[in-house]
Amino acid sequence: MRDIRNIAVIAHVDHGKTTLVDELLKQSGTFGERDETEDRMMDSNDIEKERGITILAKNTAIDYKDTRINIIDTPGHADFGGEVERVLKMVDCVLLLVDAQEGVMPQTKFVVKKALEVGHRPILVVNKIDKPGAEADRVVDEVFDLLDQMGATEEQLEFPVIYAAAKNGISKISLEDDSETMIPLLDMILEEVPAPSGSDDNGLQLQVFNLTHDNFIGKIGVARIFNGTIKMGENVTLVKADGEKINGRVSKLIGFKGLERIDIKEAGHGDIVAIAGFETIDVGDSLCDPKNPMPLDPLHIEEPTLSVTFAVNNSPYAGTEGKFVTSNKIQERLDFEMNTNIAMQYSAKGEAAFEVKGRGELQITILAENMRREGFEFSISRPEVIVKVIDGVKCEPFEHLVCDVPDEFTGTVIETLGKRKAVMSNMVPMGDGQTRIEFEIPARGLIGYRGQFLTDTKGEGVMNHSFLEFRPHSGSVTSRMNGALVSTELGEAVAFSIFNLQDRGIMFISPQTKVYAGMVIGEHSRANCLDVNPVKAKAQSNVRSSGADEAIKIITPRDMTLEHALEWIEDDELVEVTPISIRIRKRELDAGLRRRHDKAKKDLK
Ligand SMILES: Nc1nc2c(ncn2[C@@H]2O[C@H](COP(=O)(O)OP(=O)(O)OP(=O)(O)O)[C@@H](O)[C@H]2O)c(=O)[nH]1
Ligand SMILES: [Mg+2]
Repeated sequence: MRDIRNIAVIAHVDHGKTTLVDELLKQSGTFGERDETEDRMMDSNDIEKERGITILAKNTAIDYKDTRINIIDTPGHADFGGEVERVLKMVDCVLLLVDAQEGVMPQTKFVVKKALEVGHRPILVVNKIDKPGAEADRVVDEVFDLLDQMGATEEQLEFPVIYAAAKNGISKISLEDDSETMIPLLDMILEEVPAPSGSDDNGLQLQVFNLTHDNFIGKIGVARIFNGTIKMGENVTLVKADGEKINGRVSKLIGFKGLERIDIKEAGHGDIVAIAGFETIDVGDSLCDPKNPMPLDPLHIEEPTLSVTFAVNNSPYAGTEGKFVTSNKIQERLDFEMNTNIAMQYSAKGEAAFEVKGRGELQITILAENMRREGFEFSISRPEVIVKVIDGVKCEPFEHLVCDVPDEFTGTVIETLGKRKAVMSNMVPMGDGQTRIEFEIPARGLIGYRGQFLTDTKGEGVMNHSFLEFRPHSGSVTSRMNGALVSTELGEAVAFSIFNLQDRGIMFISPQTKVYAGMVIGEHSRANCLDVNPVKAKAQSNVRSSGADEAIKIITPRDMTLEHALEWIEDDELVEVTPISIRIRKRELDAGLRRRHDKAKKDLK
């Protein structure tokens, strides 16, 4: 069998992982003569392309100097950290990318911690050296300090370093080198990445780290072979995480080359392949030699930190916009999701509702966005953090938060975050009038903060966070400061009413938007909620005042995307999601009942 190297590319969001993998694919000639390549080919699903982020870990393979290099591209966004964790055990080394200007960021710390836990010695790729603000040497020092702080061994601290401008397809061992290609990086991979351990002569041991689905062949497990060989048509034993053993036959064996998948007959230890034939196959499962099944340790996946409720839509417009609206359909879809997305979980919650747990708001939003594109209609509740009891103490998830803000806004940011129970851990000037402030904050305090942060920094701030650990519960945090403007009527909003209401706050709707009683149509400028009538037309008068209507100036409404809406709502509100609309509503649509609830709540206090 030929030589193999297995690597994963890890980094903070946007530091250039997918671009780098692209270049490696292009330059290793994996595409032959074809020129029809687009940017970031590995980001293959719609939402990945639209948002320019990687959501799912994906593997590819290139052949270089007679060696097969299997590469797993991972997502950098904190919400998809679970994807990174499980692929780390499947590779023998990681390419740690760090942006030469931004330096070490929260998710850099997260992925480095995970990589060190698995025992990897990373190859540091200082990427984007073409940026005018690049400071490659500073970044190397930062990474060294980070590894040192995290208890890296002497050997791990002697990590190899390479400089790159992935976008331009360049890599170099030393900043002064002239290089126009990725060859220095490819050579470094051959040299520095350990060859896979194990042997073809041992019994089969293979572990699944990813799942895909094919309408014709069913569930497919993507797996690394740690020992032995596997052949098409062979009988093997599937060992589940709980120890259950199922015998079955490999009905399809698939190898990777570039973006293609090819049917193969056989593969040996060290390689990464996809296997069909086992309908119950799951991430973490092993496939073994039936004569002597020796499963690998199950994969540890960190638990979800956030939960929301997906429920059947029961607004007055329910069923008018979506194709799939019933509890059965929603459950089927959630089942399907959890089958391939192991970082998420769900459970039934009474009639017609499901508690969905994930790693963060973005992960949950993306599931909801996919569902609405497929024709689903449902409601979502405000995200809540998952509280865990550890040694008898109520604990909640904490996050590491980094804010880069223009100097003049540091005071405001620190003050607002203080109210949200954030503790500042570091503050450094970045030059250019920017300051980097780091905090440790309960995840609860971050819910709905992004909007506030953008307002506080006039849109110039950048914030990033990633999961730190569970810590004792930190008491109450402040939430939204403003009440809602709530419609009292069913019908179509009228320009005249909106015009009169816009002094009261920020509108979320425009003329002709369909509204209903109990629907939130804007943010009140004060703390209380206000019942308003957006469908009231101007009283007809006999005197025609010509041109009066043109005098009505409607301010552009705030665009409440699914993400904004989820961040914005309070516990007594819901987001109504349909293929056509995103609406915010009160849980209780009846104004009288709402008042009674509020009063009862106040009396309790
Ligand atoms: N200036 C510069 N920009 C780069 C370089 N490499 C990548 N970029 C840009 O950085 C942005 C993010 O690149 P991606 O490859 O999507 O980053 P990623 O790490 O895969 O991002 P996630 O998967 O979302 O974590 C894109 O706009 C790239 O064009 C580089 O070497 N120099
Ligand atoms: Mg990517």
